[in-house]
Amino acid sequence: MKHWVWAWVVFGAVVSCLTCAEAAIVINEILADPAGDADGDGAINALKDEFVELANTGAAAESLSNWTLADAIQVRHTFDASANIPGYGFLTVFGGLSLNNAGDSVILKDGGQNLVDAYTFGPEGGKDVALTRSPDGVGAFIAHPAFGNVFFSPGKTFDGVSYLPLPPVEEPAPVPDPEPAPFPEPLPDPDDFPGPQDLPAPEGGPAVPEPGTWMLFSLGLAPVLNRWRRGIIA
Ligand SMILES: [Ca+2]
Ligand SMILES: [Ca+2]
Ligand SMILES: [Ca+2]
Repeated sequence: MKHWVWAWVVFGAVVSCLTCAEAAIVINEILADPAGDADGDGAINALKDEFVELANTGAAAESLSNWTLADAIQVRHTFDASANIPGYGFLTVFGGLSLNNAGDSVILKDGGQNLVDAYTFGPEGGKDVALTRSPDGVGAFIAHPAFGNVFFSPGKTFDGVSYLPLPPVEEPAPVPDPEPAPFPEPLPDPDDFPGPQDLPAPEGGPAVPEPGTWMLFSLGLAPVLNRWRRGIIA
């Protein structure tokens, strides 16, 4: 492979890695048409209760220093140096976003003005409910489900949890059982060995005595037979 091809491969891998590193932050919820007190200041305001909620889908905290949020027209918010999202956490920007209820775009860029995430909505953004990813952090945008009597959830999942669900812990690969040690070959049965009684008599030689004869000698009858032969025993 030519050197310039390798150079493009390495360049592409570096760019891809950089993109992956910044893809942990996503636009998670948009409220363009507030019908409730989303920022909790005690009043419902069409501008101040608008919000964009960001979520960190990664485990590491992320600094948003100099990151920007824009609508379809211009940058509406620049994050200061202290802006930070903990791992699996949220950060919400209220007010000053000028989101059109009939349709608009939300564009998130990092401090180097690289695109991180963007979402464009239509008339569904003007129905008094927020638009939220489902599942939070990773899913497509849907109309925010009712949670209690509200249809928005700044700083929480749409069902009221302050952090994104943690990813499942990967089970370690099962360790295969070691091969069982082979059993030793069974010893042959002693009965299978030929005994003296099983051996054929050699050709022309004396016959092998029967086992009973050997037993008589072992019981001490041989001396008795000798005494009888010598006339000691009539
Ligand atoms: Ca609006
Ligand atoms: Ca409010
Ligand atoms: Ca939310």
